[in-house]
Amino acid sequence: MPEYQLYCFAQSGNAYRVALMLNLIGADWEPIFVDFFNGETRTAEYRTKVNEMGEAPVLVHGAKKLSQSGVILTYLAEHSGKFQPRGEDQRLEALRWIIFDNQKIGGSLGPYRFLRNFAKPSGQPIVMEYLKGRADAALAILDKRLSHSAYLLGAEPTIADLSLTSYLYYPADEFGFDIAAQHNNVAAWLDRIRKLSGWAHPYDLMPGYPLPA
Ligand SMILES: N[C@@H](CCC(=O)N[C@@H](CS)C(=O)NCC(=O)O)C(=O)O
Repeated sequence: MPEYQLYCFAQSGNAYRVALMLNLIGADWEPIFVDFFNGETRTAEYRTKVNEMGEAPVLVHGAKKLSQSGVILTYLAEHSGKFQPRGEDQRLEALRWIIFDNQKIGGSLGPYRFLRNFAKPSGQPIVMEYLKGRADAALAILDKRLSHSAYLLGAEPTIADLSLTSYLYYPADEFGFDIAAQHNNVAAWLDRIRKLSGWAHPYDLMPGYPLPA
């Protein structure tokens, strides 16, 4: 059996952060498909056996079972020594960006894309406008930050960068706007990460794409 198991599904930017990290560090891992769109994370069984929070991703490493992508990325960085922030200042800075991402970038783009593509009925215009406004404002902050350095914390990529990729490689037509085209520094940074050995697109890395018609 592979060393790591990751509960995930292809459309999940939250899970992509972790799947990408596992691939980039060359970990021996396998995905366990979460049937999110048929309600698996809402079942009592999932909440009892996999994650009481009712979310993916969940990483299993031997006896350890971890959720929250930021926690998982931290764990993998500490265990592999890769993509690890160095020293207290960098560690706190990485955490600051991971929380910003979870709340403001993934936290807006994720529901926006879900309500636009997958929810039935799809999102009400006022909700979509609100989420897009939040995402645009947060992406502008990310773009400004990336005008100073190649990666968020400087010249080297860390888990903060991997966290921020969450929804940013999914196709522009799923959002109805092109994030990379609107944010030059984000586009260049995404290209740099795409060139790292082991990079793969979320739809190639995790199971469940395309969704059955
Ligand atoms: N902050 C969490 C977010 C995880 C999350 O919301 N995952 C989605 C799938 S993309 C989920 O399972 N949602 C279920 C729900 O909100 O009920 C993380 O980064 O791991």
